Amino acid sequence: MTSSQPDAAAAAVDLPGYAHVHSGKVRDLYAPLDAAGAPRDDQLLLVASDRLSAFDFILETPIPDKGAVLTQLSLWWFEQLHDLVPNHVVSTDVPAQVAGRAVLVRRLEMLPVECVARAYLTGGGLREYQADGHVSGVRLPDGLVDGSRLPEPIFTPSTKAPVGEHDQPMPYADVVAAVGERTAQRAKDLTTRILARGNEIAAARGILIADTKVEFGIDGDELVLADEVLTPDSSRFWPADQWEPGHTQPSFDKEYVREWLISPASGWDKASGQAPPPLPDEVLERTRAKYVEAYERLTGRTFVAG
Ligand code: PZK
Repeated sequence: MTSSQPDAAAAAVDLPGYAHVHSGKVRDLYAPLDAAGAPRDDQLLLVASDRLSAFDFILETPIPDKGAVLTQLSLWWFEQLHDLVPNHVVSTDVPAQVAGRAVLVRRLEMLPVECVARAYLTGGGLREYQADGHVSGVRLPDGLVDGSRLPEPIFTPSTKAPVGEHDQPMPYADVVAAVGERTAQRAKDLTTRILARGNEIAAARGILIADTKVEFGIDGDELVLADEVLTPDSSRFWPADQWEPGHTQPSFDKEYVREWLISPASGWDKASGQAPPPLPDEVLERTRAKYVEAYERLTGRTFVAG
């Protein structure tokens, strides 16, 4: 964890009737309190903040409505995926302070695995491929470059690293060892199908989903889709009309932020280890507009700010 980062827990709000449980980079978890004031063990409140991460920093400038846009997008995807996989959503009836950006969910026994699927080659998957032609044990065709579409989505699980550290690729055999053969196979099958379904839907709306990370939990006998799903925070969204394999693709949501941060205008040196400066209003507004655009293009709905 970089010392200049705000303490994630400090960013969580005080919600009467809920106990703060945990904070990630951009989201916070609470447990509803029962009549006796004790945390319930069967539900959680998942709250998406407006925080944005870029170059592994949480920027000090929040993006207005980002948390609500991503929460509404996840809820929409859960509906689109309903026939493939059950999900953890219980209710969107949440405290007014977090209305629109929080969801009450079933508390599950989470799998100790980040379930990642890749439909296009980039990032860590590209680096593995360049080393020996395999990604997560899967042999890929020769001649693929940054941004190439894969013949079909592949499952490339990773370990869950503590906040501030990077997830590491996890061999499929380790997934089997951790959760058993049957659950590992089901998680792999569901993760790749979620990305395939996501891309079928998104392609028609001019967005490519290069890869995605999903989380599953177990409730009794059932594997349940948890967390957020197919959002720009959990996935790489690319504008389809600019897709051109052979170089790094522009990010649908963070392009303006990244471009400004690395431009002389920001006065920031990525290599310095210093926290990035606050975003100018124009960059902030354009970035907010990209999140809203992704939501509106994918869902066909108009985003209405709370
Ligand atoms: C759960 N996270 C990740 C998300 C954070 C951390 N339905 C569930 N049941 C039990 N646990 C979780 C979930 C979900 N979703 C998710 N950690 C635990 C996470 C948001 C903020 F700080």
